[in-house]
Amino acid sequence: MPKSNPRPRPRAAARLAVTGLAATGLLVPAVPASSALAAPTAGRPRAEAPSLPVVTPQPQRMTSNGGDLTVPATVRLARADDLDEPTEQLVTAALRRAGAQRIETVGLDAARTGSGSEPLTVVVGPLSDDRVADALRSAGGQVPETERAEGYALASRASQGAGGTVVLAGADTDGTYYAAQTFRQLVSGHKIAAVSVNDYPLMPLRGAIEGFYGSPWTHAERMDQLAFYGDVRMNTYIYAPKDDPYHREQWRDPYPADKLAELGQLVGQATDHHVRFTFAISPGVSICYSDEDDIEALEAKLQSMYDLGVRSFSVPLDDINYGRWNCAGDEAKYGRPGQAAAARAQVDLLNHVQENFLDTHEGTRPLQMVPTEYWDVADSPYKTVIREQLDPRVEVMWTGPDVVPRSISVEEAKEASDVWGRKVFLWDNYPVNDFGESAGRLHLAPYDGREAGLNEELSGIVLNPMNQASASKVALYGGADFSWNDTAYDPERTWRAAADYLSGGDARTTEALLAFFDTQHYASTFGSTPWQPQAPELTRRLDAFRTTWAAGDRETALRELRPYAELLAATPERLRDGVQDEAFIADSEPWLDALDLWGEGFLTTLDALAARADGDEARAAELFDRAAELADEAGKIRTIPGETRPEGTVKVADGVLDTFLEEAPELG
Ligand code: 14T
Repeated sequence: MPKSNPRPRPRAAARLAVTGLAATGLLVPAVPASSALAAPTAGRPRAEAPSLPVVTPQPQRMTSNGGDLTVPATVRLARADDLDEPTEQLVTAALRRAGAQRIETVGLDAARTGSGSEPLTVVVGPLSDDRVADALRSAGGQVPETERAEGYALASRASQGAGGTVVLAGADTDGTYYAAQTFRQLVSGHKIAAVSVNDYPLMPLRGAIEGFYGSPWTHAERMDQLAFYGDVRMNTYIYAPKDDPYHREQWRDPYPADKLAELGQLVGQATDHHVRFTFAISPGVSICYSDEDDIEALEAKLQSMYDLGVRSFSVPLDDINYGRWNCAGDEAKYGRPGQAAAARAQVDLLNHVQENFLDTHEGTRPLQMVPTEYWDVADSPYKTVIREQLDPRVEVMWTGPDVVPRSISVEEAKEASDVWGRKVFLWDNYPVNDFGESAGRLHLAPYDGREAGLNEELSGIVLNPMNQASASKVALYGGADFSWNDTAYDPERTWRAAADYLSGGDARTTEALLAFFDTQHYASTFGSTPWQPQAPELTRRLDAFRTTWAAGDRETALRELRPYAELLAATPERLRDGVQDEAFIADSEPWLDALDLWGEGFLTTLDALAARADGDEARAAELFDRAAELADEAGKIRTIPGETRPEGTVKVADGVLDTFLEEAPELG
């Protein structure tokens, strides 16, 4: 990186503070303590509202509509003629899972016949169709006064005997698809929860940006992610892998045929799941803004993507040196290098792309961009030019008050919106793990620290995920929920729901997933202090143990801690057996291997303490030695070579479990 590039180094002072793993063990857990051994709540009715199922993202309004519906063997599906196939498939798959053996597909005229005694009728179509609106009303639903983009209404109500009516009514085709995604979550066993839902997103842009350094995702990972985004009502995937040469270093070069074919497949997959495939191209490393050939090369690249069906585009200008020109022509046109001159050149390029390319291509969305100053809100000559001269339609991205921020307030977002002259689009650097401090870590803490009300200042949020695509789903699940409905967001609730999603609803697997997430709860940022603490649940349990042990009640202390140690030790096997998403296991493999050893070391330590409590010091010493060997072995396991940037030994509840194993022999 050239010296003149002002790379942000927030909290550089923190680097001088206490370093080392033990420091993190001193942190007070921020996440409310909850029994990881208790039955998971996700998918089950919540205590405060016994009849409401957990739906993620959380709908704006959901009320109970009486007792559950029972799915009979034969179901009638009355659907609009032009209903898209993915939506229909979602509905039929959910019905089949619930036990429907025969699904009679009919037109919307059949929607009116609901008299209450026939088998289950499911009506799917646009809210604007009177037949759908009437069916919605007669099933106890509400036709919204204002139809909002991507919104929907849903009503489900049982009739006497088997069956009843379910109506899925979209404000647009995205809305109908989202109604089906909500419907999928109302099904449990042979039952469908009876509810009335009115729902719409609070932020128009919701999704992920593959924007990290290091090994880009594979084609299969991207295909899987796009399907997942549909499940969580995300509508945006931005293709911006720093280490795809055709995205950045060799941005002028056209994609080779095989890559182009894959990209075409991704566009199709995105469309099927109601996600906008957004193609990003980063020419800033070498572009000559004043050279027409360069502008043409850029447009040719955009055209090749348009031809594949891409309608959303981004030109990120982050992590470049704006203190120098790449050609003499730019100096001649824009003057001496400098912030304002760089901004003028960028504005010329971006306005040109908006006006000469996007405005002449049907169906395109407004251009997106990442400014070179993306992490702060202090006004500058660079920001002034962008604010005043960039086409107001262009979306400007911002990473929050730091590159990897621990929190983002509404006030900070308002400052960003003011300085950029428009609502900003948040590039949220969580759970990305491509920087030094995140070596050896999966970021599996909940998406947290973003203030309710951000929808007023942001046009949307995309999360920058980890090289480990499937493991990123834990955080993405939260980001999807927050960007849909930030005002109702509950990190802990969504975290549990994410575990339930990954376990396919299996309670024992969900429990093990939450225990695993706890061992990867450390949320790295620049500097040695994480923005979320490591292993808060384990910390709480070890603290309780220490207190009870110190009070002299050794037997109780051991009895209370043992089940959690057993859970941790059993977690790798439970996850390998129970998690449906094989890629999640593949991503987590080194951490699961290490947890196998740490878990055994933990149990062996408790055995040693039990021997000590029994007065058998010789046995205790032997077991402590064995535990130390296991910890040693665990500490040697490394990340998968080439998979992550940076590489290193994998961390498991570091600063918490290792500390306990080290301290235990000293416990008198
Ligand atoms: F453009 C951005 F909004 C952005 O975040 N750019 C990069 C991003 O690709 C990367 O994944 C992320 C996390 O490492 O941070 C940005 O890259 C940086 C920024 C720094 F300040 C890498 C190192 C830094 F010191």
